[in-house]
Amino acid sequence: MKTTISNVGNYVGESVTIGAWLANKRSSGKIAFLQLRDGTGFIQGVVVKAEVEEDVFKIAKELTQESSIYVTGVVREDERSPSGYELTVQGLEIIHAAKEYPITPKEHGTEFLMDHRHLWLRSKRQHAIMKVRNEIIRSTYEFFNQNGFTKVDPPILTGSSAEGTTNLFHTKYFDEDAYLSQSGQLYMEAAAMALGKVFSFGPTFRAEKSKTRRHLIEFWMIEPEMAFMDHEDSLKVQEDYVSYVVQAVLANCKKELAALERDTSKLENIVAPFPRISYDDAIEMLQNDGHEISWGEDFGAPHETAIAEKFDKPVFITNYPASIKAFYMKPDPNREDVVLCADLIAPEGYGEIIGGSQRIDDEELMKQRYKEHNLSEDAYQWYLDLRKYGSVPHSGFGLGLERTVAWLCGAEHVRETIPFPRLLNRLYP
Ligand code: NSS
Repeated sequence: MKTTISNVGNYVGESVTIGAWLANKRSSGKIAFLQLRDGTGFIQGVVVKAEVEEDVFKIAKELTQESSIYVTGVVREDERSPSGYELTVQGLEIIHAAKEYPITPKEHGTEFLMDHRHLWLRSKRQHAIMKVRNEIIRSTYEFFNQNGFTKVDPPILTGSSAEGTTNLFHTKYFDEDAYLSQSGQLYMEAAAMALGKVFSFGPTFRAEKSKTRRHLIEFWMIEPEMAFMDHEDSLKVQEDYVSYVVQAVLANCKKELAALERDTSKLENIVAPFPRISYDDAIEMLQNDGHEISWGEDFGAPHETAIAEKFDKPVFITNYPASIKAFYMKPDPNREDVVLCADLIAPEGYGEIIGGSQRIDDEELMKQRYKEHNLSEDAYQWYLDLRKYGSVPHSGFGLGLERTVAWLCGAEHVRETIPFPRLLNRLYP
């Protein structure tokens, strides 16, 4: 019976054949232990010399790391094994004998691993991270579909910027200037006026010269946008959404979280509601703790970590100064110097995972912002139209996928959370 490692549990005591790669191997004169992987999981195959044909044991002894093979064997339950099963090997057929594999079971430096990212992805740790990433994406679609949102796809090639012009990727669009999307938000606002509640999921690009463990040049963002919803309504959606994703990962990625040695007790209580503090209070809190920061400055990673440490759930920091936030954010009606916005800071030092706000819905105020931010009325004419024809209160947010993967996996650096990271000095592989 041909099957996969993930399905061996259905064949205990039976003989199965699996297409696999040899991840690692230990052998003596009498027995060989093959660590096998097939993409669906990992399992140990045991080859006992006295119990197999001579050539089978010879193949097992000579098999090189990452060779591809068809393995035939009897499935046994094995409590000690992380997969719960073991294979007593009867037959081995080589598909392709791998040349000397560069990533050996010994320790390698990060740069070396990054240079071999196309191969590094095969490791147990990277496999687990990609599975968690997939579960976040899957549960995201599930959450928004269950809650009446429609998935809408904003363009990647754009003429106007959403998040300021300092980190735009410029390209030519035939004779015109174009930019790679920094955020689908402006288009999602148009979509919300057509479909009510919408969400997007796609790549976004920021030519950020910052080399930190939280910044990628190309990252994926989930951007919901909701008509007739104020900032408070949006915060509720955000905490429900993040709780849903965390609980889905806990329920459906047990093996992966174990492989990553993630302390899941820290994730179990991530359930809405989340605490909220105002920007004003956050500044005061930091100053009281001896940080050098004054009102009007943006938070750096150490500030975010210091604030997050005070809470055991993600924390919303609300109502930032208008001067350090994007042009489209709606001012607080009670206080013109701050805007109706929030960043959601993940616990355990993983930093900001969401940025969101209520959007300006008044045409005149938007025109004024265009002037203040030097935005051309031509390029943003269509965006102004949304304030001319049936403007409504509306809010939305963007969740950075890779930072969320890093948090849930307990990964130090976002470079491990995307299959092929684009970093300041890295375009290959
Ligand atoms: O710039 S954001 O704070 N907000 C926006 O782009 C809004 N237009 C979203 C919206 O309201 N629709 O980015 C949102 C999130 C942020 O919290 C991070 O989690 C993530 O996107 N982000 C990044 N992740 C990785 N690398 C980089 N460079 C990065 N920049 C933002």
